This record gives sequence, structure tokens and C-alpha cells, in this order.
Amino acid sequence: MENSRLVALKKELREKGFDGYLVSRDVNIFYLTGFSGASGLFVPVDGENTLYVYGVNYEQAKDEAKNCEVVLVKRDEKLEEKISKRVKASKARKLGFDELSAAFYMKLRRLLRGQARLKQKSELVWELRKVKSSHELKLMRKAAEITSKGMQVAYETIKPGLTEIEVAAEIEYAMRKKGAWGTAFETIVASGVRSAYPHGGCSEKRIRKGDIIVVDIGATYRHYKSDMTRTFIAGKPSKKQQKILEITEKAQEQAFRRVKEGVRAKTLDGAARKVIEKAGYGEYFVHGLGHGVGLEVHEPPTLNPQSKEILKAGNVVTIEPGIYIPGFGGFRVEDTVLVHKEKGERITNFDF
Ligand SMILES: [Mn+2]
Repeated sequence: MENSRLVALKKELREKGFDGYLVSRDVNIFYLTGFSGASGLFVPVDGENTLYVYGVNYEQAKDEAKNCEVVLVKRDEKLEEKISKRVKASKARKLGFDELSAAFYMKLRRLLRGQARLKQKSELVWELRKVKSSHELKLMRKAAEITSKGMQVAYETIKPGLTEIEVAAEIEYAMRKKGAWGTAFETIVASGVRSAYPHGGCSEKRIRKGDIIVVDIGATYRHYKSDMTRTFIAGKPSKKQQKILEITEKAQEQAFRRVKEGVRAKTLDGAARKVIEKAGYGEYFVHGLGHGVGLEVHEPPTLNPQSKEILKAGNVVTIEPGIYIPGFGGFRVEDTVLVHKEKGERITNFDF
């Protein structure tokens, strides 16, 4: 019995006139087979799926991969030749794929000349991955809960004199103790003027009294990610700091309130952007409102002014407006939000 994801993919392929699909993005292969570490997956519309694995991961693949035949790629064999033989045997004429390096695509196209055409169709897997199942949501809620715990520890830990790295260490230790498999991305603890870098990372810089500190963290739990940001002030905020923080929070809330099935991603972005623009800080909101989260921390649907996405129940997205003033500091408030039919739900949550 194939899993429902493969059944759904094959149905889509059939409807769109494809005879098969080649998967090479590791996370897509994991999504379809439950195994991470293969080099390719061939999914014919009719017949058995083939997973290609080098020796280093072969035994693990045989134990873990589902819904496919696991084929060893020996060191003296060429992956593109093995795949092209399998494709020819399947008699497929039109093949979709998620992504291939330019070099691999050229080689495969040459080997399949006169046999099969290749067409990129990465959206076929993304359409499936964007809508989370109840099992996936269980894991994402757990990842979000661990992340929220990490944020609480950030709040309790931050004080003048500590370095950004020391604060990050406490956050990551707390998340591990709560069961995190790892961090979803490199922890950001960016303080002082560094907080104005949206991707500031963390450094040896010591936190000083009055510093703005942007903490952007995420835990991974059983392959699923979470993403959350809060902005803290070391000590009592200045009037200007307090004002900009409130604008950022209000922008996040205005977008969050509008979350439900059927809303356009760009409408949400616009709701947050309007708050920031009206307050006179529009030029400092230098990124989109958010992104999808799941097996990857940045995945479709993208929420920005150009986005054509319309949200569906089961999407999980971030809402993270920010205001970054060079030389002064940055502010961002971010939650991971689950889209329901009638509303949104913050699955990360921490108020201070
Ligand atoms: Mn994010």
C-alpha cells in the first residue's frame, strides 16, 4: 500500500499528462518515503517507485524507506545512467521533476533524448507539502511548544554583561532538554545596533543596558520546524524604543487577525505594512511578512506584496513584521501560525 502522499502525487501526475516524476530535493524524498539521505527517487505513474542510494546510506535506507524499492548506486556507477535505464524500462514519455542541477539535467536530457521529455514541476510536491496533515500538525505543535519554552528562557536569561552567544547557549540547552532534535536554523541573538540586521546571527558582543535584543529561534522536532521572534530591551525601554516595539506588535496583530482560509497572502502583508507605513517607518520594513514552515523553515506559501498565494486551512506560516533602523536598532515580532477555516492560531506563544 502506498502512502496517501504518493497516491496524491500520482493522481496529479496522471491528470496533468505525466508518466512519471523524478524527485531530487532531499526533503521531498523524505516527505514521500520517510527516508532522508537518498540521491534520487523515481515515481512512475504506474509501477514501483525506485529510490537511489549510495553505499554510505544504503543499510539505513533499506530499514527506513517506505513505498519504494531501494537500489544501491555503486561507486563506479553513474546515477544518471541508472535512472535513465529505469525510465526507459518504464516507457515513460513525459517526466516531471522537482529540481535538478543544471549539470545533471543536461546529462539526463542527453541520455533520454528521443525517449522522454523532462519538465520542471516542483509545485506538484509543494502543493501537497503546504497543507499539513493532523499527524504533521502534532509534530509542529510540539516543535512550537519547545520553541516557546526557549523564548521564555531567553527572556529570563537576558541581562547586561552576557554575550549574545551565552544567551543563545541557554536557549538551545533549554530547547534540547524539552526534546528538540536540533535547532531549525542558526539562533539569532542580535543586540544593540546589530539588532538592525534582520539576519544578525549571534556574536561575542556583550549586551549593554538599554540594548534592543532581537531573539529569533526555532526548534526542530522529528524533522518539523518552528520559527519565532521576540524583541527585548535590556532594562527600561526608551520612549522611542517602546513606541517602535508597539508599532511592530500592532502590525503583527493586524495581519494575524485576518488569517483564515481564502485570504490572500498579500492582503496579510498589506495589513501589517499599512500599520508600519502609517507610523512613518515603511522604508524600514525591508522584507516580506512571512513564509511557510514545515519540514523546512522557509517553504511555500510565501507572504509578501507580490505573493499570488491564497491561504488554505492546514497551511502553517510565519507572521513576522519588522522595523530595522540602521545605527539605532531593529524590532521584529514573529509567530508560527496555523491557518484554520475561520481564523488563525498562534502555535508559538510567549507574552512578557
Ligand atoms: Mn521566520
